[in-house]
Amino acid sequence: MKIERAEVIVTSPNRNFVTLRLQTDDGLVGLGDATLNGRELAVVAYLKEHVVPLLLGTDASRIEDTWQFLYRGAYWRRGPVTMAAIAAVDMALWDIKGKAANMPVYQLLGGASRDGLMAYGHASGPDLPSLFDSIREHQEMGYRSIRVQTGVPGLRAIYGIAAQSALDGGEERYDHEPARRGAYPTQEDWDTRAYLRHLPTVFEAVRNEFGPSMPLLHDGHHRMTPIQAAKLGKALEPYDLFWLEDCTPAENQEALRLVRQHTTTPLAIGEVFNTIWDFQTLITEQLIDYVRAASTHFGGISPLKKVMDFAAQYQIKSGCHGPTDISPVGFAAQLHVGLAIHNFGIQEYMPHGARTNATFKQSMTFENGMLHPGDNPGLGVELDVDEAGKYPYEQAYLPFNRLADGTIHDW
Ligand code: KDG
Ligand code: MG
Repeated sequence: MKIERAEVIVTSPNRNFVTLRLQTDDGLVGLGDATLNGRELAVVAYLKEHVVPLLLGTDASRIEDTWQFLYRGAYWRRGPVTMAAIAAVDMALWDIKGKAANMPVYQLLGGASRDGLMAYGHASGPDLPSLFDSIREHQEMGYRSIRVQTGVPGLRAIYGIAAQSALDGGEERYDHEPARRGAYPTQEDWDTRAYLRHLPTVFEAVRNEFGPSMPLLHDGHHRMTPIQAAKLGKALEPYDLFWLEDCTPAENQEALRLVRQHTTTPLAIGEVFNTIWDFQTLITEQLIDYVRAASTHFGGISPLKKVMDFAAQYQIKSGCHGPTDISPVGFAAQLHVGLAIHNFGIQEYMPHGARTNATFKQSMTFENGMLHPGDNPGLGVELDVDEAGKYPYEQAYLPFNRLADGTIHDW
């Protein structure tokens, strides 16, 4: 079973996606997601120039060996571009192995540990009435767990609030599809003290309106210092959050020690992490409760399974990153892992747009708030190459933040 063809396909049905398509000499096709939001073409070049030539003619059944060859053999380790490229190869090889075995990938990972995966959706609004409407809309879609993001009085536009870009005259929703296109990123506002004053009042209102039982989540988008994050975690304790995500910039693992000393609000981190080493202190010192790694940015299915097995020894669960900039292929990859591992926690799920779903045919289902990857052999995603060809790449960037005095701030 040798790799005979390897193509890198860039398509932008509703937003940009980079897909590696491998074909074996016995006709099996495997897909891998290499999408790195806002830096997509760097991964395309990495794959085309430095990975595809090394793959042709190699044995498609050797997933672990190929992963180690690409990781160790390059000498230059880690980083989002490298790890997204390796992820795509790893996923495509698991897809091929599943098709060769005539089994869905989760069966190859040990079989199902549960019937389905609890998903959370993104509710947001610039004010309470629109936030409540958004929560109700998500409940009608079937979600039972909801991420709550809100506008902050005095701030014009902040990341994570869908309706705010519409109020601004934009027609897009922040990280829904279609993506914001353009040659320069949009500038947004930030003020941490105003946010810290406002957010607990929002969670109090949401609990009063929707009751105590619904799992509620919140994403801090790396915006706080450790002491600010500790203060927020403490202030949110009465509202029983499922998790507070990315409360501080994720590079500084030691920062979480201080946060942890002050609050029992569960913590989730790691959507921008690329390797198990980025979690080492966080896991061994039990400084977090949920691992946010995404198969696409973490080197694929193989390392995602390893970090989750490591985390399991410390009662830490999964909460894989699942925004729309993870393609249906990358999303399926982490559903297979989530179904198989014992320490699944929750799965973020933002539905893709109609054109994306027409380009990537998926066996995945979402019913009554639960996801399932389906039982098709492999990952369960087929790429319609003709459809993909209709949507060429369009430059698109994530927004960025400035404080009132013009200083760039984390978001
Ligand atoms: O590409 C980055 C976005 O997907 C990210 O900002 C979304 O924070 C995010 C989340 O939790 O989904
Ligand atoms: Mg996040």
